[in-house]
Amino acid sequence: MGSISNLLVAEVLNIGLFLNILVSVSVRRWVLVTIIAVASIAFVISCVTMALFMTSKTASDDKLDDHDQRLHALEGRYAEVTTAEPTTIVKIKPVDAFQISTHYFPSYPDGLATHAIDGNLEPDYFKGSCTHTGSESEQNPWLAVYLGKSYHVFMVVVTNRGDESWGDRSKNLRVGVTNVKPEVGQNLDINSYTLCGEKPGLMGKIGIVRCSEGVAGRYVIVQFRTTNYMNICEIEIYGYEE
Ligand SMILES: [Ca+2]
Repeated sequence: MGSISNLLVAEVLNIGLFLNILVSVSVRRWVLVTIIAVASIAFVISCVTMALFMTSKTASDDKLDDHDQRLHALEGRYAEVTTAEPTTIVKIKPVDAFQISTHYFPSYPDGLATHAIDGNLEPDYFKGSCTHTGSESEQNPWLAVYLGKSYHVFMVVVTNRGDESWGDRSKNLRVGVTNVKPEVGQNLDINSYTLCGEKPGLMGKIGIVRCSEGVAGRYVIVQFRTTNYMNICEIEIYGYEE
């Protein structure tokens, strides 16, 4: 009996040990599974958060970079631009240009008004990308750029003729906007359009004029308050659609 009792006791102890081990393993497994699950969820949340952060940062950085680069380019090319402006401002592609009169030369490039909007900043007249009015006796010569539709004009940059000293003809720059088409041959009244600004004296290599907020129209007028030939090698216009 004693041996049977001992066997039963031993068996009970073995079963208890087995159950204890089983429970212990089970508990450890659940703990392990729980830890892995929590860690996985935390990892996924971290990845999603990081991805959202990176996406936001990249988009923001791209916008800032683009904005800063454009401003930097404007500041480098157009020194008077110092303040940030809405990103909607674009360089307007003009449709046409015409002027008070045009000089046609037998052996030089003609002084077509469209040379002011051909996208070429070349300041040497003889390279064929500048304008030339027809008479040095014309008072307040002008050139009009047709934008095709009405734009809010933000800034106008006029590139002067640069060969020899012919750029000295360009003085007392006036830039304005209007919806009334000037006629070729017309002596344009300097007060017949909405003035954006002036640059008194010699224009120098470039003339930069900013328009007030809200100034809009289909035509940009560039005029010199002087009596002389008018030579312009490029007119760049920045703004946004009305
Ligand atoms: Ca040009």
